[in-house]
Amino acid sequence: MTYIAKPKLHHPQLPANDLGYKRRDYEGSVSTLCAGCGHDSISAAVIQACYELALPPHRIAKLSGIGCSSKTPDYFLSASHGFNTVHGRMPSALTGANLANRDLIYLGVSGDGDSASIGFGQFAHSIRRGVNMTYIVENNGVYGLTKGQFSATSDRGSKSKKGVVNHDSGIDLAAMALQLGATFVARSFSGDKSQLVPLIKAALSHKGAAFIDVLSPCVQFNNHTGSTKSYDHVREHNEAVNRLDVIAARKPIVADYEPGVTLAVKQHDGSILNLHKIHGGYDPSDRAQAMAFLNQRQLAGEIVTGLLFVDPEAEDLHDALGTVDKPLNALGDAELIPGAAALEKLNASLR
Ligand SMILES: Cc1ncc(C[n+]2csc(CCOP(=O)(O)OP(=O)(O)O)c2C)c(N)n1
Ligand code: SF4
Ligand SMILES: [Mg+2]
Repeated sequence: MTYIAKPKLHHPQLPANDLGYKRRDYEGSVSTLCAGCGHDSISAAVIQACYELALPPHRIAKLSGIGCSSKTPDYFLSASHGFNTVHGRMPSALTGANLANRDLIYLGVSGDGDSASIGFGQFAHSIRRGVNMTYIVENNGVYGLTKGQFSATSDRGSKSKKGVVNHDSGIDLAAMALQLGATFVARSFSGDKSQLVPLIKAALSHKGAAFIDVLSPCVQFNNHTGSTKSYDHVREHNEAVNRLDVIAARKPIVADYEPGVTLAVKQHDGSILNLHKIHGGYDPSDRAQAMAFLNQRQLAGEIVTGLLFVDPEAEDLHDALGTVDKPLNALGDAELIPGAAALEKLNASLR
């Protein structure tokens, strides 16, 4: 983490969003990551998305694990709640926080090591439980912080900086999220801001487990020839399934869209995703097709980016558990301590 704070002074003529906040109000400390690290571009996209959605910073809770990627919440949303957990444990800390206070907007930030290795089980269970969150993996195919060991998302046959060949199969986290029941699944590239910002906005507007796998080249350990997560490789093999923008219900936008088939997806909170499909027939509401398409393009050596799947009517963990609308941490003694008579009645029903 860094101790270098950004100057508080704002230019008075900087544009403000609907809440009167400027983009600077969504920033964090000065990044200490390597110059050119893809993770910094993702931080900039998070800042832009939250600014454009006019989210109140104090209503966001950002959680992460350990890694260069997991350091990034220090570099955005300094006015939000934050919790840097143990390596791979972000999902369970986020699940607990979400259960205690459903009124916050939860943003989980993780790395491929954090989520696909030590935290693989945590990732899986938070997704399958439908925790209402935006879960971003900043995927560089290495353990960046600990000097470039292969991670579980490194592709079989890719080479480390020292020339060692990876013989293990790589895990596709977007495919895993689809299989596990995530109700919003997308993939993007840190260097593609025009795709990434709308995807983050859409994920933040989605009710349920929203997962975004963001390929994010590590300029120190995974940007060499042979790496499938380098800038050059992704730019050459990127196949976008759709172009999209998010129209929040409270802020209608007229956007300049490219010609093509449009699919308007109404989300649970009323916001609309306007999808301009590059491939005729790609339908992001079809989970089975999304899984088949990912596999098919992967075999052809292509990286599919864009919104892969969304269920606009998704329910979340609170719906499944039937919790009260009021955040549990705001309940008083009267609601939390039902008394001896109620306890006796409950015990009797179990006898
Ligand atoms: C319990 C535990 N085991 C191992 C480590 C060492 N460690 C720190 S970060 C890291 C991997 C980070 O990789 P990733 O999540 O991909 O993040 P990146 O640095 O690549 O962004 C490891 C193994 C640790 N901090 N804690
Ligand atoms: S080591 Fe890699 S992942 Fe870590 S800050 Fe540097 S470029 Fe980014
Ligand atoms: Mg990594």
